[in-house]
Amino acid sequence: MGSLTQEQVTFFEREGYLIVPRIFDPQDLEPLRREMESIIDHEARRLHEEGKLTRLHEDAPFETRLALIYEDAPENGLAIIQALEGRAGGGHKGIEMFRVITHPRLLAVVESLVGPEIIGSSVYRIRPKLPRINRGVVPWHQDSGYFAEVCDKHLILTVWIPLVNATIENGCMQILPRAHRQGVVTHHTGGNAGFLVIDDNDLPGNPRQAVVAECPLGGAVLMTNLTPHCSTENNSDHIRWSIDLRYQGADAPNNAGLWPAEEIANHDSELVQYQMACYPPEADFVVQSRLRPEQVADFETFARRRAMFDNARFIAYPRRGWTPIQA
Ligand SMILES: O=C(O)CCC(=O)C(=O)O
Repeated sequence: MGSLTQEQVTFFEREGYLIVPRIFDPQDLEPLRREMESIIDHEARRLHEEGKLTRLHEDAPFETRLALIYEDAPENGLAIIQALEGRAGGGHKGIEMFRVITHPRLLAVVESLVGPEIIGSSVYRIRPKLPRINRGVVPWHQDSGYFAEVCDKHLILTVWIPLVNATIENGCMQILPRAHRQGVVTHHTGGNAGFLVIDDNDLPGNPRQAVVAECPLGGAVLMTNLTPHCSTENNSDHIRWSIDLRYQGADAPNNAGLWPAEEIANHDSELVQYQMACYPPEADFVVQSRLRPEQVADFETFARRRAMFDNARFIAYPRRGWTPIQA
């Protein structure tokens, strides 16, 4: 089952990560790049019409246009980034995003690690990391630092997919190998750009031995939810575009069957179900099932679920109680 070799699976289980240099033909990712380009263009023209943006930079390629707009006026760049990232970071729910999330070659890789019944985790993110701008620098963390404790013992697989070649120069991922078997370590709030952060003293390994996870366009970096990782500044002349997708087996807690009432807090039984998911504020969805193929989400279902969770007035889910980082 699945497309990884036994050797690759063993490496992933031992090291807590795996770089697969070729999953997609780079051409497979072109429609998603174009979909994002059209959002940038649409937002730039809107800001232009509102008199906020003077230069559209319409001839600049995907790799630089947003950075040029940001250089002219950071507030315009940030407005466009917000349109791409959405409320929580995974706001973009276009058809090409869905096609990448459910791409058969990608799902075959995922199946090798989580099994054939696959849930698309509610948490997926779009990251335009602009050159020399601190907001894209992500401090050391484990993804489980963000998730509900009920999911600590389950594999939630991160599939980090660059939309340009990811290099040390443009701020690729850095990973602490063999450090994913010690549970969730202490995180703190208030890391760079509002991210969670693990203090260097609490890191389960030596950051000087971090793996620099360079990855070509068409490849992906796979990690567990307990693998400590970070990413550094982009010192190149172009944007380090990437998406990070997450998947879990259907036996891991999820909200894929839950259609929230407008205000879920009013319904106790729904609230309990809602809080059982690994990251309750966003919608999980079934991406592959041999046992219940009728439950696999098509694009309309995916987009409707994402929008419904975006608009539901949820009460806060139980956070992990991390304290602020000491200055
Ligand atoms: O893309 C990055 O720079 C960081 C991504 C990350 O931390 C993640 O996927 O969990």
